[in-house]
Amino acid sequence: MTMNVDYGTHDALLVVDMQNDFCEGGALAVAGGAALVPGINAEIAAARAAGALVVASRDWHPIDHVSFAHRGGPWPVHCVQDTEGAAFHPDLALDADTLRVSKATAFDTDAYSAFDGTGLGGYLREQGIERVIVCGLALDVCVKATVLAACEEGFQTLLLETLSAAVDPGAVTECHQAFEDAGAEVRP
Ligand code: VGL
Ligand code: ZN
Repeated sequence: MTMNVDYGTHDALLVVDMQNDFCEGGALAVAGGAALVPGINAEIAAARAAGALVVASRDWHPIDHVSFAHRGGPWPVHCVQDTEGAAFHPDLALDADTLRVSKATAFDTDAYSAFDGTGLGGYLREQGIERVIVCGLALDVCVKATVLAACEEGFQTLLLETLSAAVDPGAVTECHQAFEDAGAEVRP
């Protein structure tokens, strides 16, 4: 089953941070993370079949990243470059044509949005992309920041909320307000 998005060649499906550390058993596990994989794979297949671009972002921190607790940051050590925890979920159906975007790679800055410091916005515009369809983890952190940034970058933005999950489910109401204020469409 797919979300019935009418994908076309001016669309990019942006799969946010579907990495082992954000799934059950990972260092910063999001409840329900791994269960999203089959649905996201169906979207990837539908997007690909319609000639849409598929992009997968990943949180990709150096050892001793500023966001880690032992450096005074808010998070446990997670998504350290080249570790198993930072790898994409093994069942995620990425292929050779999927664009991989690594973010938050500098020691001294964190980046939640897939557009932050990656050049992704300019690249998508160059490719003629007009709409960005977002899913993945975590709804209240990197998905939220990515949706808001996509709106700010001038893309029509659609969030597939059933293909996302929050670190803090208590933060979801506030996320909805932010999405609405930014002009993003949320498909429940
Ligand atoms: C994320 C916490 C810390 C995310 C990344 O991808 O949502 N959350 N770093
Ligand atoms: Zn991180």
